[in-house]
Amino acid sequence: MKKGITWLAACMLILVLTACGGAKQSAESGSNGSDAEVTASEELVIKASNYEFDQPEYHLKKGVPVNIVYENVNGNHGILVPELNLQLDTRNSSKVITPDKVGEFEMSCSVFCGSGHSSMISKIIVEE
Ligand SMILES: [Cu+2]
Repeated sequence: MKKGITWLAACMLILVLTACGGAKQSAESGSNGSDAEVTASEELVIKASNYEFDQPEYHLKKGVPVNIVYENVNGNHGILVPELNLQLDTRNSSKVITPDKVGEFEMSCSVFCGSGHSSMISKIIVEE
């Protein structure tokens, strides 16, 4: 238990120090997000394992609120999509977002999880 927490803390420190591949991040863990009040009828589940996401791309609709749910299959991962202001992991595993622009946005792993970390790349595609 204690070892697990130390490992997690080390991971987070590494993540902050390296900024995970130069991605802009606005990690505000612990702060009271005020944008959690939107309700979504759509849901998208994104699963991560060692060392890949369950799909090469995920499709969303512009202007449609969707509850993004992160599921950790094995290992310790997370998702980070800076352009959609989306960052989820095992401790903060769902968020409602409403994509307001069409495009392809790169999704990476938000936790420095080991040798396969840099290959954990997928795409979120927002369509009209
Ligand atoms: Cu990972």
